[in-house]
Amino acid sequence: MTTIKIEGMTCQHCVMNVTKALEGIEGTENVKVDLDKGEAAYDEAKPVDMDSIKNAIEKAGYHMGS
Ligand SMILES: [Cu+2]
Repeated sequence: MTTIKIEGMTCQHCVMNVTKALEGIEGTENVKVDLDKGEAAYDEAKPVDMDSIKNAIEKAGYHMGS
């Protein structure tokens, strides 16, 4: 499981947006987004490029933290 920080989420709608963005990337599995922690976690069914993750998050209107 990979965990990343996500900035800018304020409600369950944001959680849905981020979840969909991550699920839309080829190779991600079991995507879970935690609003309180500002984190998202996922498994990799096959290797996922971190740039793809970052792009998808930003396209959805959020930022990936470090
Ligand atoms: Cu929201």
